[in-house]
Parts: sequence; structure tokens; C-alpha cells
Amino acid sequence: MAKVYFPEVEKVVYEGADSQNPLSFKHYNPDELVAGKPMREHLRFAVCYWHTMKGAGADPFGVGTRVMPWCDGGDEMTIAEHTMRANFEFISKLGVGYWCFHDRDIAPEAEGDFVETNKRLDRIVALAKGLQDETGIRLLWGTACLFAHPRFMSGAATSPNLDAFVHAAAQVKKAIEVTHELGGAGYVFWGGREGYDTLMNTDLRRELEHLARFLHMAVDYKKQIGFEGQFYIEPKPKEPTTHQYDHDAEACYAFLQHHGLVDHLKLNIEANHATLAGHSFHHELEFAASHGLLGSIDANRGDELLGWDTDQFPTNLYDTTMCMYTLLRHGGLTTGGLNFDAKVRRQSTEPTDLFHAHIGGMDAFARGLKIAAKLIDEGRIEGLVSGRYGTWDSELGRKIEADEVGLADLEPIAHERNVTSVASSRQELIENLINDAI
Ligand code: XLS
Ligand code: NI
Ligand code: NI
Repeated sequence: MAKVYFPEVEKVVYEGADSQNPLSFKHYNPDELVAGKPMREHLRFAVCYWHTMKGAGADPFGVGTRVMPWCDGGDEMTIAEHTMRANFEFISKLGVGYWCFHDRDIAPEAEGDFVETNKRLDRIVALAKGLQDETGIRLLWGTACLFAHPRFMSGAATSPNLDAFVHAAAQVKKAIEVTHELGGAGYVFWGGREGYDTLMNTDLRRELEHLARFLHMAVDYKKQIGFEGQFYIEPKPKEPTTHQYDHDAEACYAFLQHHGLVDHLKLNIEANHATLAGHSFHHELEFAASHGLLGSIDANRGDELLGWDTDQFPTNLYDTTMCMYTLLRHGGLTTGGLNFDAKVRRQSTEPTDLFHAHIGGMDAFARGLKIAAKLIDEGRIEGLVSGRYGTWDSELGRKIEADEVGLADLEPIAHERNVTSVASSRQELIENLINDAI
């Protein structure tokens, strides 16, 4: 008999809003059609391996607190195997379709032996592949951990040390290969330590050039091995470094354009990285989506009272509504998904808390989806927005947008019209319509 890691939980199913069962979905009903598509296809949820299976609850002031039965006993590789089995049991019971991982989450590095490290990774990848086949769970994206080991303390692709760059390159090569092997729909680059703590020891321009070279090599290698998954960059403004180069969606866009990479990478937008950048989650999504850059989403939230990446589970209906409103209006997710890059709080210690956390996040997005679909269906907000831009739908507006007139053509028109006021923007009305739909 295979070991069971979550004996206290059966399969989580949809029971509807009136259910009193905490281990059921109240709103997420995977087969229910919303805006012409089943909820599961709109939402494409993924479970992240690093927090869910590996995060023990340590913080800068204390050790881990969580009960993790898959870590009981045996050597590192035995534990790695148990952890992978527990991962697939958890995801199956939750009824999620995808997972995400870093190379070093799933298989520990063999210190001092890169070849052996890769062998360990292959062993766990073979196990994961079998479990994927058994359960039908698929890989949303893979990535390489280029930030935990001391060799990357000054960065990986942007390290001042050439050997750190070379090591990172080989690690990414292998991570793309195993992602390909597992049929990953994508591959993420989060610039873990790609940034600086002080400019006084940093050649900023050279580091950015190196980062671009690194990504170009990855793009070339992807083509070489025929990996067709989507590449993503995950913006984050700070933490661990004072300044991370992939600051926000707009900074990433400028970087990608400047270095000829814009056709090869989309963005993986994380809710709390947006707020750390001083933006809303909605802003980052809207910028990315309206520039054809939105690839995938790391679904979490921060704490308004803490200025760091707390990676809490998303529970704020207003945020999930804005997210789904942007997604629905821009055609939704294709290769990407909603990856719960989120961890239970340090005082939530039992395996069951993982279920409560994910159920809450999934229900919050299911409600956000339904509310957003309702707002779009009613069309009142869209009506207000198109009315607000109504003056542009004129012959003159068309000519300006089509680059057919210049300042000298506009001057006599301005003199004649001499505008003194513009129409109300109706913000409060719009806010009321949103709250009414919620
Ligand atoms: C850290 C990032 C990380 C990426 C994957 O803040 O969110 O978890 O998603 O490397
Ligand atoms: Ni993330
Ligand atoms: Ni993060």
C-alpha cells in the first residue's frame, strides 16, 4: 500500500454556497460555464511546490513550525521522493490541474558535484513524470533556483563573477530540458538576485547586458531542443536586493524591447510584487495584457501593514474581480495559469491548513470570475467608459489617431472650440456598480 500523506482529507468537491463543509468549494465549480467556458479553463489553477511542499514556516526569527509527514525519516533523496508523492496526492485531492517547481525544490543539490546533482534531478523528474501520467496533472511551468546557494549571492546572470554566470547557464539549460521532458506549458525566469544592493559596487549597464545575453542563450537553446513552452519573466521591484532589474511590467517591457527579446518572453505577474512596486495587481495585469505581454499569474497577496513579500493566499474579492475583469476583456489565459505562489502562515501548522488555504484562493478567484463576467455582461461600465472617450469617435479624433494631422492643423480648431470643461468621469458610480455586482 502506498503511503497516504493526507489521510484526513477526501477529494474536495463543489458543494455550493450553502455548504457548511469547510473542505468543499462554495463557488469553484470546475465544469460550470462562465462566459462560454468552464471555470477550470478560465482559471487554470496551479499548486507551487516550494511553498506548499517545502516551506516549513521558518522566518528570520524562528525555525519551521509545520507538520510535514512527507519529511519523516530517510535520506535526502528518500524525502525528495516522498515529497513528490505527497505533492501529487495533495493536488489530486484538491482537483487542481497544474503544478510548478524550481529544480532545487524537487531534488536537493549534491554539494560539490554538478553531474551527480543532475542525476538526482533526473531521478525525481522520472518519478514526477509517472505521477503526472497517473493523475493527469500537468506542469504549468518549471524554473531554476538561481538565488538560494551562496554562489549566487551577488546574482546569477548579473553576477560580477563569470563562474557564477556559467554555473547559472548550465543550470538553466538543464531546467529547461526537464521542463520540456515533463511537458511544461511554460518556463519562468524570476531574477532572484538579479539587481543590486549598492550602485557604488555595481556596473549597472554591464549587468543588464549580461542578463540580456543570458536570456538570448536560453531562447536559442529552447529552439535547439524544440521546447515550445512559453518563456516568462516575473517582475519584482525589490527583495532580496534593494533594486531588482525586473522592477515592474513596464521596466520589463522596456528591457525586452531594448534587447530584442520582446517576441520571446511574456510576463508572469505576481500580485504582491505589483504592490511592492507601488502599483495595484490590476495595474500590472492591465499594462501587461494591453501590450500583449500577459502570460501567467502568481496568485497571492501582501499585507498592507508589512512591506515585504508575505505571499499570503489571495482572499480579497475586489482584487480577484479586477484580475478576472482584465483577463476576460483581453481574451484570458492561454499557456499560463493562476499559480498559488503563496504560503500558509507560520501559525497554520497542520496539513489540513494547506487545503483551507487553497480552497479559499480558488473560491475567491471563482467569485472574481463570476462577478467580472456579470459586469461585462451588464455592459454598464463598458458603456460609461466608451462614453468617456466618445469625443474621440469623431472625424477629427480618427485623424489624430491615424497620424494625419499636426499641431498647426489643430490650432484653428482649438481657437474655434475653445473648450472650457469636460464631462464627469463617474468614478463613484462605477465603484457602486462593482460593489453591487459583488
Ligand atoms: C519570489 C518569486 C518566486 C518565483 C519563482 O518572490 O515569487 O517564488 O515565482 O522563482
Ligand atoms: Ni512568484
Ligand atoms: Ni514572490
